Amino acid sequence: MSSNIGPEAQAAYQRYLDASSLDEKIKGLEEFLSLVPKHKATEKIVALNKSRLAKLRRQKEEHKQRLKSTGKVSPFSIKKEGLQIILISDYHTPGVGKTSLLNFLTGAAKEKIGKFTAIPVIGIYNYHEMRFQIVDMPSLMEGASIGVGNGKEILSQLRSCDLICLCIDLSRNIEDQMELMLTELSNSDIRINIPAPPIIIEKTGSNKIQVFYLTKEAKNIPDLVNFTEKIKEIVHENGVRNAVVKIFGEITLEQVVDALIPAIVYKKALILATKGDLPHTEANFKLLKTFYSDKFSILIGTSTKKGNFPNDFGDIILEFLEKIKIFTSQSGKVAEKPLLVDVGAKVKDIALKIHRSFLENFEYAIIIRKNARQKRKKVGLDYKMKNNDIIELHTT
Ligand SMILES: Nc1nc2c(ncn2[C@@H]2O[C@H](COP(=O)(O)OP(=O)(O)O)[C@@H](O)[C@H]2O)c(=O)[nH]1
Ligand SMILES: [Mg+2]
Repeated sequence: MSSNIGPEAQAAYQRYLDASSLDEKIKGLEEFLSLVPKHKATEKIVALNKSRLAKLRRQKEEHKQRLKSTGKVSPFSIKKEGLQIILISDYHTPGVGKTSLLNFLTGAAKEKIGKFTAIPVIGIYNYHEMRFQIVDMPSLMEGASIGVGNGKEILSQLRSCDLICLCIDLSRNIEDQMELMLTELSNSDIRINIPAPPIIIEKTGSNKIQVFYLTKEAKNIPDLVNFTEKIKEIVHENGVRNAVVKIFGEITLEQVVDALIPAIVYKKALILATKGDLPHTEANFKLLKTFYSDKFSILIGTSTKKGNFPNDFGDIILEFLEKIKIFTSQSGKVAEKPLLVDVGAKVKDIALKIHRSFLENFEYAIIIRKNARQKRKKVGLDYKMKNNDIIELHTT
């Protein structure tokens, strides 16, 4: 190992090599990674060992899951209904105000305000003709990502939700609350407010690892030859021998490592700051903005006690999640509730969302668009939808 590493880190690495159990191996690598100096000369070794560590942690998790898979339905697993929004906070007495928010938005769980809730509580937030499922999760304790206070169950639910709301009590230290949640999320392979890395790794039968840079931005990566070699080593190190690696944009080695970990999910999150009616909370709200608005483009100050809350919250959510509303129409009757689809969705996406058979037997669609020059338009599968469009699907 290179002399850039330092004796303590080398010793930790040796412990990792010598370890006979999974736990010891993980511990050795964790220590190594915390001790190794992070700079250009160690970049590759850090990335490689992070990917090793991730792999070991995965093995451990799989092992644990196998041990406890008894077939019971956990009270933490929630059936998703439409867009799912999960409220989380750190653990503290008195609470941050999650249940108060749930109650304010949905009317549910009034009796649970001010009480410790050990399992999730659910409500429906009606906004115009839409329904959002709001889930009030038990608070996260330090170490949640390794299972403290049902942390695993709580955090694993976040993996399938549409939006995470970090609830922050403005009458307490901001940084403590934020750092606890961000650490536990990160340790659970949940990445917040960053797009998935612009990379696809396809396994092939070619018996080699090939790397292609497919956009101008991707080709801009400095020292491409060297970077390519490092990518190949990281991919190889993960047990992949035959692959085509396609890169679509600027990317770091860390992101390459992330792309090899299927457990990683990318989630959008916003901050709901609570108790804005209490004294001195204005200064904390300012601090929150100063430190976290880079990562969180949406930061909302609230007070359920005073009824302060944005009354267009539903639209804020849709815009942030880049969703639009589409109304289906059948025999001249327009559905009351819209479908929520991604910005840029085409007629074929709508057809598929309703039922496969609409796509398979598709003949044409009629789009009814208010304020358009042509109010009713006959279109094909590749036609791009706009917010509030009405669509009539015609099949053969
Ligand atoms: N002053 C003030 N207190 C609040 C507000 N929201 C919640 N609380 C109080 O904070 C405590 C905890 O609220 P709760 O909703 O149960 O928090 P949870 O533990 O995060 O679910 C309760 O005593 C609430 O009355 C608020 O906007 N302003
Ligand atoms: Mg509560």
